[in-house]
Amino acid sequence: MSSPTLSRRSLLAAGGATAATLALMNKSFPSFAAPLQQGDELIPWLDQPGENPVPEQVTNMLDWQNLDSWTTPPEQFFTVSHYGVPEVDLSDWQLEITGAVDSPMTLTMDDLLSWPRLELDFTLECSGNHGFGWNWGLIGNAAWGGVPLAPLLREAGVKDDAVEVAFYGADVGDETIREVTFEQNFARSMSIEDATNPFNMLCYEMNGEALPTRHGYPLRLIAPGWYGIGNVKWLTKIEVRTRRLMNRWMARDYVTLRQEEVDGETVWTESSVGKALLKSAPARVVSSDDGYRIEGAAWGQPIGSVEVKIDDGDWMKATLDAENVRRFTWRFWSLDWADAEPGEHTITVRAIDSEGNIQPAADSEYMMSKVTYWESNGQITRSVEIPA
Ligand SMILES: Nc1nc2c(c(=O)[nH]1)N[C@H]1C(S)=C(S)[C@@H](COP(=O)(O)O)O[C@H]1N2
Ligand SMILES: [Mo]
Repeated sequence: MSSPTLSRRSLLAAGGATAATLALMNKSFPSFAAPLQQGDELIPWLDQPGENPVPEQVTNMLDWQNLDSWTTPPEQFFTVSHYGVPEVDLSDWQLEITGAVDSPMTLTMDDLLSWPRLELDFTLECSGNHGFGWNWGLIGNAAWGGVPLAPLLREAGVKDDAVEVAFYGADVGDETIREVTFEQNFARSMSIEDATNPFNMLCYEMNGEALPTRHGYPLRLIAPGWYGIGNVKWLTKIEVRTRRLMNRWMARDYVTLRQEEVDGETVWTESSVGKALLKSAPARVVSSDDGYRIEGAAWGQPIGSVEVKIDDGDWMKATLDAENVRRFTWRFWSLDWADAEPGEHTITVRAIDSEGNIQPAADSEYMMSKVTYWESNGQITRSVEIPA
């Protein structure tokens, strides 16, 4: 479903459009960073993702093997919608900012458009994305446009006894606690400090167009640096709270369960899925006139370098794409594999962040201590067969 485009005139009339934002608006989308060059041929992975078992909740996954644009094409930008996709009518939609604030606010889209505009590139990834079974492609990169959240919260006036900010979507589902079943809107919360991060955005545009319905039309939270779950779609209410929200999405689902050794004792810890972790993936192997090449992406934290290991060989430094470098996006990389020998090979990748932290091995103690599959940022290995 496409949604009506916000008129350019209403954006301009809003008065928030400076020369700089106009320049951003005029930017053309999408930008193609690493298309297959003429003569390149894809060598398909031997290990292919399984079939999506929840097509009513998860759609449009990224096709890694054909990854050729830094900005994800709309039809390959994944969606996760746990309570279905609500159709919101802009004429009776508004956003409430309520709870522990001095001046509660009710805002229409026109009101929001009168606030200064922010645009940023952010690679959104579901914390369930990894490479187990079927869920490989729950990641996408887009340019998001909207209103910074912090000034709105400042205008509403967060009270001193507030501890967090909760974001509610228009989508509802049934939840059950101790045999009581009740209707609940999708919601997630974050601390006041996290919520007032200057990059958080009430987002109404994706790649220069109105947010598509399935991505949260007319308004969603974009929280750069957070896993997908924190980026609440179809926003209707922002509630400043004095007590912590403990709903399914904060406290019962999207919970990372770990078994840790603390002072010689085994301790189980459960924590709510949070900020994005350092990660990378091989996208594909191609052959060209000059031999084979491995291409992929790294994301989650500022990327310092990327290394690739073939079979049990040494780590080799990949070349980072110099063109598309942003704080909150994936970074493309490639490695020439000149001496590829015919036969089966495994390819493992690891990202190293700008502070020297290394993405953990899939079989490291740290990854093995994790029981649930959320926030799995272990190194990914895939296999190919180089033809004779
Ligand atoms: N209102 C609402 N927001 C939501 C969700 C949802 O089910 N309802 N799913 C979350 C999850 S788990 C993810 S991974 C991202 C996915 O965003 P996308 O569908 O725009 O790719 O949205 C998040 N925001
Ligand atoms: Mo997710």
